[in-house]
Amino acid sequence: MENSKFFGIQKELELNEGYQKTYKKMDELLPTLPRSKGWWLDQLLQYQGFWLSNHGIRGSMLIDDHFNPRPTDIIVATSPKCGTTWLRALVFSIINRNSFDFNNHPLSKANPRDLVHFLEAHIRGDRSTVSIDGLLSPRLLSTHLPYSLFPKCMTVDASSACRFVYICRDPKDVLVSKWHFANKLRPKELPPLPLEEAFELFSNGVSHYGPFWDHVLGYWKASLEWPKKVLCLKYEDVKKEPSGCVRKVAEFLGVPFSPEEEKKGIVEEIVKLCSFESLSNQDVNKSDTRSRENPMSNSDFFRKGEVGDWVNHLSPQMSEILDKITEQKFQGTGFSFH
Ligand code: PAP
Repeated sequence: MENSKFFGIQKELELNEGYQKTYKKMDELLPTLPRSKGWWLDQLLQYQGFWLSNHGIRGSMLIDDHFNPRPTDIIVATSPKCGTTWLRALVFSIINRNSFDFNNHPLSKANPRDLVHFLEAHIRGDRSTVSIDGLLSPRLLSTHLPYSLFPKCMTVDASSACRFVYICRDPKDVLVSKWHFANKLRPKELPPLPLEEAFELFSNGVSHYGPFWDHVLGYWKASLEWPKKVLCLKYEDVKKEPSGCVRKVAEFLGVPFSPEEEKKGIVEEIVKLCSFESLSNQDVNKSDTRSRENPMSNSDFFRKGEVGDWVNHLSPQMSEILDKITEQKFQGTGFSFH
């Protein structure tokens, strides 16, 4: 019961029998899992080959037991700090391009995470104001969960289940981005996380939803097997060729740009609207939205938005080690960051 108290889920236990069963299962499982130091306050637990926070495990178990996928669902999937905010904005504006005026767009009033609901967080509908079941189709959701942690009905059958748009990024930039983010989130009573410690954790696979490389491989392999179901993008490619990537995503989602839309420059409008410069300058993303319930501020999701900022932080030895791990992990898979 100690775990239940810790998660504050006593109230939720009263909600319904189905959820109670899942929470009970979770309470029994959590104390048995290997634990590691976290990046801020929480510890990470090893669950089905990945390091997740309590919330991540809870989300995964609730999805297993209670999520009703629809064939029209679109899931934006990422390992943290690979471009979640950007991809959420891009996919939202691609699929809703006929519903909003670019000069008065929801993205100028809301952070992308408020427009594309985080599945693991909102599956526990009791805690949030969003009912995933109540959303109209096509639902646009996002996740950090590894591909293998989704129930088979979502991942294996190519014809019936939802689609995933995945983005990944050079792990050296991911580490640097995550390290900065961790230090924003760490409570004032804790000293800042030294980069050396973040490097040790990350390179040993101990980061949220990590090992990072296994996360990428899960989606990459699925995209090879089911190219109509899983699309893999790289942050670096979207930076280099944003219009091409926007067209690719639209085609993948079955809503390609018409010649009229091309003529009107809609692709370029979307690229501009979702660019780092545009999003990071919206008041809603500049303000400090931190609260007791949510220690993350909208502004924490915008730092530099560049490719290769790692050179300003990692030692040559650190970068060499990460490159070596990347090379070994991806050898023979057809995947690379170059
Ligand atoms: P999350 O996975 O925790 O939700 P995510 O949005 O992936 O976070 O990561 C934030 C990173 O994306 C930051 O990278 P940096 O630390 O290297 O700067 C952030 O700056 C970058 N980012 C946010 N929005 C955009 C954007 N529109 N274009 C490019 N990069 C962006």
